[in-house]
Amino acid sequence: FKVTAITGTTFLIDDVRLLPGVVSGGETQEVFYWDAGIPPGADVWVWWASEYWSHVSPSVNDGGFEESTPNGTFPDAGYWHLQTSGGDCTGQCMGAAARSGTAGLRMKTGTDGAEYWVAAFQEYEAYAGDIFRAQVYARQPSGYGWVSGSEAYLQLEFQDAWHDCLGSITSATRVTSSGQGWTLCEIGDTQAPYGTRYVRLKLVVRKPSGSSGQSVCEFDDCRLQQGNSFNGDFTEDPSPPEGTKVFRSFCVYWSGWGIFFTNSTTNLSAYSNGYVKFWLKSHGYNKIEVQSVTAGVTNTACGASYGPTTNGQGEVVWQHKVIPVQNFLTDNASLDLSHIQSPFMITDPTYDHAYSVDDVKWSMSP
Ligand SMILES: [Ca+2]
Ligand SMILES: [Ca+2]
Repeated sequence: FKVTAITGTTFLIDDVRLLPGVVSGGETQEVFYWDAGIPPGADVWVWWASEYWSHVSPSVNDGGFEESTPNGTFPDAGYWHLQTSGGDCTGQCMGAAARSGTAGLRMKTGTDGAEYWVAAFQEYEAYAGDIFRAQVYARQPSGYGWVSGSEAYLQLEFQDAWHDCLGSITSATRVTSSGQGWTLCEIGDTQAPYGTRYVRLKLVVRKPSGSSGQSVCEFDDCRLQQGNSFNGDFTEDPSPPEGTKVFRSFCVYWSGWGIFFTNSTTNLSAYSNGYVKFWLKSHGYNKIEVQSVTAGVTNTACGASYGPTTNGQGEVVWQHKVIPVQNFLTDNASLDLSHIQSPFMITDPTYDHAYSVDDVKWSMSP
């Protein structure tokens, strides 16, 4: 696309498009996913298991505090870290703080007015678009200090690569009064913002700044879970194969997505001796399918399956994948290339991790 003007000319341009079916660089091709999006009349559909991956649970990574020694010191199993306003703020793993099992966490602010908050936290890798949820039980143990106006709650904080906070969310339900019994503090599905590299799970006790006296709260049965997520505009891949955006998915048990023509089909019969080409970066296992719909009859065909895209050093890297269209016809001879509803479907059937795709096209060149 090129515009040339001469001096004194006024002109306006709008809505310039490169349509599918073009010959680009000598290559006859139709592009179905790239930075410019997907073809008009198509949409991305997704499918996934209704499951969550537990980074932390009562039995995983010391979410129940049973992996640490219940001796009145900070949890020593290595998962929890202490963050405080200083001084005498503490966290103690102990049997008396257990809601279930044999241990829980007792957190205390200092008595000095400046020592007004204390937090125990765990931290995990996270990226823009990842979906997390969390919960913990908290109570105020009768007979122990509680400054009026204090709160105990659960917090999720998203941080960038330098551990600067990008945003946080706290549980709506919290401990706010002396003697309050075990209270479920929850944060529902929350999406990590642009720039995220870490998600931090925090158990917080806070009294009004400057007020003297100690506030004590106990926590147990903590969970941090990650769900299936899809981000078709992920702009933070360090080496995108085409442009700046890639399609990133986080898979729990199984998930997939595809490009579907929503009210029609497209005719790709000219590519019967061509190729389906795309870039893949995957920690897990993926199969590639296409689908035709002819007079209400759906035919799905698998063209290839792949393992993790690792290089010789075991690193997960981008790999260019090329599948002969004939592979799909070998898998299912009833596939009708003249009525393709989905020219690309990718499913991770077995594993839990991220996979990314870019630059999906059908082409006459391998
Ligand atoms: Ca416990
Ligand atoms: Ca791209």
